[in-house]
Amino acid sequence: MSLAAIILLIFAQLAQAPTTFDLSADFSFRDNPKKVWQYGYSATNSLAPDQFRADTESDRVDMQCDSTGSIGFWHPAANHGPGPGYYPYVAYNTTKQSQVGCKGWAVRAGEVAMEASNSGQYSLVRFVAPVAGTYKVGAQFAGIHYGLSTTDVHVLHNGTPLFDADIDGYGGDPAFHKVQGANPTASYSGQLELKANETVTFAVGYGKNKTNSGDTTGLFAQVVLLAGAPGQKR
Ligand SMILES: [Ca+2]
Repeated sequence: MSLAAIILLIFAQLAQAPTTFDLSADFSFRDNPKKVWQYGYSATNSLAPDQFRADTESDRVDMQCDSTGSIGFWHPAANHGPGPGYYPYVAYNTTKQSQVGCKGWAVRAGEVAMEASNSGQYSLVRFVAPVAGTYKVGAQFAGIHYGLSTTDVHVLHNGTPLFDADIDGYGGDPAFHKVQGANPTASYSGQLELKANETVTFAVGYGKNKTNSGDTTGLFAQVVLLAGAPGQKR
């Protein structure tokens, strides 16, 4: 085989290789959206796609919850502690160890921590498909509040539900609190066809008790582009 043929073969294989988008590995407090990820919330207590709003304010030093900068937050509006514009939030542990947030919850290395607002607005993370293709979607939700999280968690393709579950309990790092409750974790794995710019949304609501008190819920999410649609540039 000629060198040119070998190079062509390598390029052909690279073009077929799955592309992984990992919420944790890609996370940013500087950019929203960051690559394929958007951090945000719903304007109302509806998961309709037109209710999505992007967070505009990030905070690496939350004086109320974590003054060390190990956990950062995205908020709807500028805020250093609970009050207008604080909830819903999307937080992230930037370190390689579990960290305690607000003295009431533990977030694992690279884990995203989400909490709805007390009026039922969802905390949302959205994946926006960069190209059309076949994608594998994985999500692992866990109650991570010591007060035992009571939330509803969802994965949606545009406005269509792919997965709905209730979190009731603590399912995070057992070094901080024992795993406890009726449903401390919930996981989704599925495969779907996405057109370019279609969305997969990961949502955390305030649960059946309709309060966000003690509701912090962890999320790990991965989206893998298995194969692009014919004729799609990769
Ligand atoms: Ca709740």
